[in-house]
Amino acid sequence: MKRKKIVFSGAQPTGSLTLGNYIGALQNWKALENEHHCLYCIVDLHSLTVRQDPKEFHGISLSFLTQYLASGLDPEKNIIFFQSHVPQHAELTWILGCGTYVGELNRMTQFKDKSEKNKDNVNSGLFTYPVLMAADILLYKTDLVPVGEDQKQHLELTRDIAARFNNLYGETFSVPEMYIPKIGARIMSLQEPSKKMSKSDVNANATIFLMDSEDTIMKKMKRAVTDSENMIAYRDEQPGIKNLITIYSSLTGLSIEEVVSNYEGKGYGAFKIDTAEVIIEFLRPFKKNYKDYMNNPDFIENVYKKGAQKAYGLAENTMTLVRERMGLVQK
Ligand code: AQP
Repeated sequence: MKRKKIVFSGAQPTGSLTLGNYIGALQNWKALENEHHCLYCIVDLHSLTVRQDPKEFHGISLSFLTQYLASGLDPEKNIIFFQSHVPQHAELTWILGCGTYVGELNRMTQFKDKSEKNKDNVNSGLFTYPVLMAADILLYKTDLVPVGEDQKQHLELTRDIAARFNNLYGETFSVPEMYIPKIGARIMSLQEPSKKMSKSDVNANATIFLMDSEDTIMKKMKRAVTDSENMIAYRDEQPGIKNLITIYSSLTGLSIEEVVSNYEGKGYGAFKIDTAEVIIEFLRPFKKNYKDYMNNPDFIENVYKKGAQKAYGLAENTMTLVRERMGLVQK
C-alpha cells in the first residue's frame, strides 16, 4: 500500500491571522487533512525574531491555536502543536545551520525586507530564520508544504539543505515539495495591491484579519484601492480589482471566469460590497467556532499537549537518525 504523504506547515503567532494567511495556507491545510498525515504548528520560536511583549505574546499564541481549530482543522486528524514544545526543532536548526552558507542566507529577500522594517533589531535569529524553517519541515520527513508564494525562496533553500545533507551523510531527509493554491497564493494589500497582504502592515486598512468585525470588513473593502478603468477584469494592469476577484473566487469556489462574467457591466462599488459580504458570510462560522473554543480552555490545552507528544515522538525518530549519521555519540 502506498504510504500517506506527510504534510507540515505553520504560521507565526504575531498580530492576528489574515485573509491572506487563510487563502494562501490554512484553506489548503484543511483540504489535505483526510488523505495525508498532517502536522500544523504554531511556529512561536519564529515570532521571537521580532521583539514581543511576553504577556501579549502568550495570549496571541493561544489565540492562533484556537483560530486553527476555528478554521475547521480537526485535532483528531491533524497533529496541532507549538514549535517551542518540541525542542528538536532548535537542535536540528543548529545542525543544519552548520551546513548552510552565509551567502545563501544573504540572498533571502524576507531577511532584507524584515531588516528594513526592524532597523533597531536586526538580530541573528532574523538572519537564520530560514534554517529554523528548514528544520521544522525536515524534522518530520515532510513531503508537502502548503504555503503561500512568499515562502517559495525559503522552501527552495530547505530543499537545497536537505539534498546537501543527504549527499554528505546518506539518505536522511525527504526533499519536500511546495504546495500552493492555484488561485490565491499571494493575496495582496487592499491599499497597495503591488504588495502582499501582511499581518504587520502599518496601514490597518490594508489587511483583513479573520477576527475583524463585520463593520470593519465592510469599511476596509469599501476603501480598497482599485483603478480608473471601471471594468471588472482579471488582469495584471488592474491589480486591485484582480485581488478582489481572487478573494471572491477563493472563498466561494466560483471560477475566476464565473465571477468576472457575473459582474460584467457592474460598477466597482457594488462589487466591493458583495465581496465584503462574501468575506463576512465566510467568517461567520469561523467566529462562532472561535468563541466556543475560547470558552473551553481545557480542550485547547489537551489539543496542544497531545499534539506536542505525538510530534515529539516523530521528531526524536528523525533526530536519532541524524545524530547517528553525523557520528554524535547516542545518549
Ligand atoms: N498575502 C498572502 N497571500 C497568501 N499567503 C500568505 N501567507 C502570508 N501572507 C500571505 C502565508 O500564510 C502562511 C503563514 O504566514 P506566516 O505567519 O509564517 O508569516 P508571513 O508569511 O510572514 O505572513 P505575514 O502575514 O506577512 O506576517 P508578518 O507581517 O508578521 O511578516 C505562510 O504559508 C505564508 O506563505
